[in-house]
Amino acid sequence: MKIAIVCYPTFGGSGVVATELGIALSNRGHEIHFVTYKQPVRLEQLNNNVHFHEVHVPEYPLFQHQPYDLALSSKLVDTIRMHKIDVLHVHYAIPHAYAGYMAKKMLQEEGIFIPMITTLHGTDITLVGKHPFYKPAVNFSINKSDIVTSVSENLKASTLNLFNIEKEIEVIPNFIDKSKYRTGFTDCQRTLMADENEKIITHISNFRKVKRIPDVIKVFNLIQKETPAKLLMVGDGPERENAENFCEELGITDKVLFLGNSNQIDKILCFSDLFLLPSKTESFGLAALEAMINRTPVVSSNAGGIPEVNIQGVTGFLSEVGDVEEMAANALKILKDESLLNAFKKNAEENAYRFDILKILPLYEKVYEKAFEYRFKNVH
Ligand code: GMT
Repeated sequence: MKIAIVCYPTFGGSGVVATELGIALSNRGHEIHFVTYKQPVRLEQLNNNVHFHEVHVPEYPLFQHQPYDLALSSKLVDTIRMHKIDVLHVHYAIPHAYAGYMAKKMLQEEGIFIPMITTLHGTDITLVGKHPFYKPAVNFSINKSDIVTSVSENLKASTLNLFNIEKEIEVIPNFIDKSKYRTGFTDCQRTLMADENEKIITHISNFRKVKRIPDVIKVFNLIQKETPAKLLMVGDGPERENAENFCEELGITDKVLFLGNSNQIDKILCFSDLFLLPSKTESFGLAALEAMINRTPVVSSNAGGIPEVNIQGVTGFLSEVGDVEEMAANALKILKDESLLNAFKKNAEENAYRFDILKILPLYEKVYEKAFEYRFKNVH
């Protein structure tokens, strides 16, 4: 099948999922066309089955804001027409579903029917999408999608609760490719990051407010008072500077490494003992799943879809948002008992297999087939 995928090309979870999905589909013989403003960060190699179409938005002095959705919908029209695309899959509703729908209507004028699948990822619903400035357009474009999927049961429930949705929402969880982990490299050099006796705690995110970065540092501060430890902060974003200042205030700068964005998080997670994810909300928590497949237990908040991934007392622990004392106590429970830590590491890895790509990919393929049938019925 020829599939056009629209996504954000950045380190955010939705872009990562879209890119990994496209690559996996291409390995199964599908022809994938990524349409976005920059080559997606996890898209390392283009080939016969993986194409990238860059959306350019020309600067014009009249515009205070350049109209990306307009440029995207035009690019979609051209790409779909030229490459005879069968199915359009947009990740993240804003503005992708909206632009996708416009492309669909323009193509319809030419007698081309393109079915559109919209995958909801979280902040497009729970944070940005529900804002009154966006809500009517988001509601409209979800209802106008041929098929809607969401990455967790919790996100499906939030969408139905916050919007006026007439469409069925199918839950297809995020995934990891277990064959990719700990096969590509053997140099898990723990000593590069910490002393022999120190435990390694990791946090990975885009450092936005929703991640509650100060809580990560507070939890770590309590941990390091009880046991020797290092904190690896991976990623970048608006809260990073405050976070670095906070570490200075607490006098723990020598114990916290801010590593910036990384494309090789498995090389960092391979020597991590614990992953912290105290987010205010999280539709799924792909970062937690990536930690788990790398044998890293998770101490997280009990928010959004996280409990669908992190299992209380099995793969880690979950606490109320902001309860840093309990998070630190739970972390210490595992970190100070080597055999418990090893049991949690094993559980984390085993539970991550629930989301192996081999289980999830066929669910997307089924959705594409269903969407493709709409094309013949020309139901919209
Ligand atoms: O977490 C972020 O800020 C990035 C965001 C995104 O849209 O890229 O991630 C969302 O989508 C991921 C992939 O489906 C989910 O795993 C994240 O939980 C979700 N983030 C939030 O809901 C805050």
